[in-house]
Amino acid sequence: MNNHTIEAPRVAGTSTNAFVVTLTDAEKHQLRGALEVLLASGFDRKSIGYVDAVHRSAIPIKALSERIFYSASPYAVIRNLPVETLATDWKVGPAPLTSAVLVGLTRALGLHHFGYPEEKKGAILQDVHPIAGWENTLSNAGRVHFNLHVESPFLPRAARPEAAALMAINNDARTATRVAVVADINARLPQKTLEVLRQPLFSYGQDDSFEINGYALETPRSPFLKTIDGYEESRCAIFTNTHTPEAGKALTEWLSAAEAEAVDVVLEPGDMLVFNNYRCIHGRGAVEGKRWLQRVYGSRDVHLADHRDLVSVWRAVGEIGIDHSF
Ligand SMILES: O=C(O)CCC(=O)C(=O)O
Ligand SMILES: [Fe+2]
Repeated sequence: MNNHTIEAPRVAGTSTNAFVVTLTDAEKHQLRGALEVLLASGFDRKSIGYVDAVHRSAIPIKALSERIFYSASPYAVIRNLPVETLATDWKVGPAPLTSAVLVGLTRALGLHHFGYPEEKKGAILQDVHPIAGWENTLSNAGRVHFNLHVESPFLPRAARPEAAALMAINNDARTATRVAVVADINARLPQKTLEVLRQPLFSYGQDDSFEINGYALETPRSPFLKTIDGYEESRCAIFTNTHTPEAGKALTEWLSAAEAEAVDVVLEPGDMLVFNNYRCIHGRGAVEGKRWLQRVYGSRDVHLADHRDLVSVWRAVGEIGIDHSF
């Protein structure tokens, strides 16, 4: 059964070695069948059945989890997963098959899902598509080019997702999702620049996707880069403030290296991108046409989440006993 292909990477940057797994049609049908039996009684995000179905499928979970948590290229693309077949006049709505694949695969990796009450109304399985009125926002509901970033960088690390997964249901627009590994970006830059980026000369504002009653959050001053558990991490935000001219210069250099390093992945229906959100940055090209992805976040440690699996922005910033310096 495990005769999936690991393709040669389609790489724009130099050093990143992308991990691409493509299921055969037979493997896809096998997983679809198993999930459809479970979905006959309706979608339940907490059902362990989807996780079991993924474990019994051809998806190489162990290799994927090694990749996401313990490798130098902590992201992966899984292609040809079962996905809804849309009508020509489709609208965004429930997509239980996609949701079951997303939930099953990410939980099999050891991730516990969570959301934020202040983002997308607390949705944990999130629809990512252009929304009327949001076209020009720098958010995943926009249509304009969406710069490279990490998820929720304005929150302390303990409240940021360790990983995120995006699965395409439709991408008629053929918009690329972009991803780059922080360590690979750093490798393009002189030590002097990196040293500046490791100083607490930066602060971060909240993302456009968060609704916090008109308040504006700004973090304490914090480094832009940090080495944690031997891996390079970044707090790269859409709204990164720099507090000295040299910090501004170093950030500009880093962002330009990031643009050069980023790999473009056009997710086709049934394709999923999973990435380590501490160690990768991601973004998206402009969206010209129809497009619909589902997204889920997760961490292996979600001690800040409440009984609804939500991490409140206010709890995260008010929490004593976690590190607020990165
Ligand atoms: O739409 C995409 O491809 C990615 C957008 C994004 O940054 C996200 O949903 O987190
Ligand atoms: Fe994002």
